[in-house]
Amino acid sequence: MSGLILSRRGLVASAAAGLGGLLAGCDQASRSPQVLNILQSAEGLSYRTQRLLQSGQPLAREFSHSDLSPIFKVNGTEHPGGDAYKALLDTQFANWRLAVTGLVPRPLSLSLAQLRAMPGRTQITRHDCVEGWSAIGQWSGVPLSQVLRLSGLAANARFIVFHCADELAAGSLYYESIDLVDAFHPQTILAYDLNGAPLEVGHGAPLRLRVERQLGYKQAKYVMSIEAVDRLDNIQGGKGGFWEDRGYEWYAGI
Ligand SMILES: Nc1nc2c(c(=O)[nH]1)N[C@H]1C(S)=C(S)[C@@H](COP(=O)(O)O)O[C@H]1N2
Ligand SMILES: [Mo]
Repeated sequence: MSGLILSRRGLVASAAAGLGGLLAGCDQASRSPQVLNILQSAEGLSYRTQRLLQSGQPLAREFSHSDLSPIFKVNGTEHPGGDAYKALLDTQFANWRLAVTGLVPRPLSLSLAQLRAMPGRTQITRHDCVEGWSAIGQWSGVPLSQVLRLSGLAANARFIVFHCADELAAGSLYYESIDLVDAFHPQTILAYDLNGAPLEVGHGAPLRLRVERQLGYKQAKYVMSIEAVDRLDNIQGGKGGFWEDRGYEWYAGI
């Protein structure tokens, strides 16, 4: 995995180049003391986080096109309610932004076009729901690690929380969380396509998490913001996720 170290600056540079206004004029900007500082501080990732990047976690099994399920069931929320989501959907998410907040040195607000311009990853994997069904689908998206390299992470960040647009129970927005090992796992992506087409509303449009070594309820749909935190006990029910607050395991390993 040493290639990761060698290519880290290149990855950040190419990601930033696709981000237009965020780090405009890459060549010139890269000579400014501020940007040099960011690059030289390894994009704000701590030693601990950089070691995680290289920790060689096992991959979930990947499948081939002939294994794709003819139908990928929709489960949980099928269509978020409320005017805010409807307004975003009406303009095909042109005004949607992914907020990256919390314990990050550089908070971000990323459009779908900016996310699609970043280096992406496509994987064919099996989704397993605790309710006893599974489906194989092809997911394309941006590795969460790419986004976190851009935002950086404070040294005390321990978890990434995904805040969703849908209220699955009255007053409770769906949310999920993972630790940094899963956040930097190469198959952990913020997916915008399923089977080569933009996510349909049922599957979490415009963006959903794929964290392939865990069960279905960890695969947060309708992700609106991601937040780096040092603890989970002060968020909603305190157990790190909508279903976790209702008794499910936080680490839902398959
Ligand atoms: N925001 C949100 N994410 C969610 C859910 C949900 O209801 N809301 N359901 C979860 C469960 S239990 C499963 S099995 C999968 C279903 O994803 P799918 O509808 O794309 O099959 O999404 C997960 N992520
Ligand atoms: Mo599920």
